[in-house]
Amino acid sequence: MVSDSNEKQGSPAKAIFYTWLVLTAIGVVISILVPGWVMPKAASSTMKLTILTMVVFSVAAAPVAAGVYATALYALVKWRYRGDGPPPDGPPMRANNPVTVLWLSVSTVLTVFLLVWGLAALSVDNGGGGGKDPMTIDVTGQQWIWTFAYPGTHVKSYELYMPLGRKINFDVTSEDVVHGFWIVQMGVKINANPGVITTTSVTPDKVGTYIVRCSELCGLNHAFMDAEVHVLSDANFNKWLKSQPASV
Ligand SMILES: [Cu+2]
Repeated sequence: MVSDSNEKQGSPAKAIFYTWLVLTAIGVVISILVPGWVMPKAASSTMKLTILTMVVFSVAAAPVAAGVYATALYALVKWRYRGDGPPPDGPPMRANNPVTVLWLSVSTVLTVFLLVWGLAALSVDNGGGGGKDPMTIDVTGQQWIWTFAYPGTHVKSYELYMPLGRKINFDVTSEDVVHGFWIVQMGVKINANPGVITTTSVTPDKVGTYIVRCSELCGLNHAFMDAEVHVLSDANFNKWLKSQPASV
């Protein structure tokens, strides 16, 4: 009875292939649209590249995920077994040479592609966007505030000010426990560890107000450990720097 109805339903390979095609198309559309909706608006080339990488990797993964879902769906609907004993088994997959060759070559191509894309993206980003005239800002985390110091001046601030288009190198540390320095809209995140300086860089490419959040659970008020970020034109940044008192 079971094999009769299976024959009437047509070949599993064809049905799985068409389901795979539809699910791949849905996956590709979701991969292209969703990161744009859910990710913050990018304020650096690092963040733009991060979002693009999410889109490209999701598109590349869509056919693989669709293959798993299509096979699982077909199995759930057509290969259900309600007999008493163990269900009858088909031939093992490892004996199916075309499937083995296809699986190995597709995974190899995809893995090499991800590696090449990753290396290329790292070299394009050039350690923080490669803005001109680099400057350093010292970042200190402590329960539960951020303090920013601007070397060469005596200025310290609780909000982060950055000039547009310059590469900013952050020297990050902590006074107490481990915190996470994360500029949400710029794709930059690095741990702030007590007794150690960690570094990261970014080139802000849009004037505006953004946010730093702590990305490591650091105690009672961790959720409120954030700071405003202001990206100003070079002239306005210098004006702000000169208007500041010598220290906080
Ligand atoms: Cu925290």
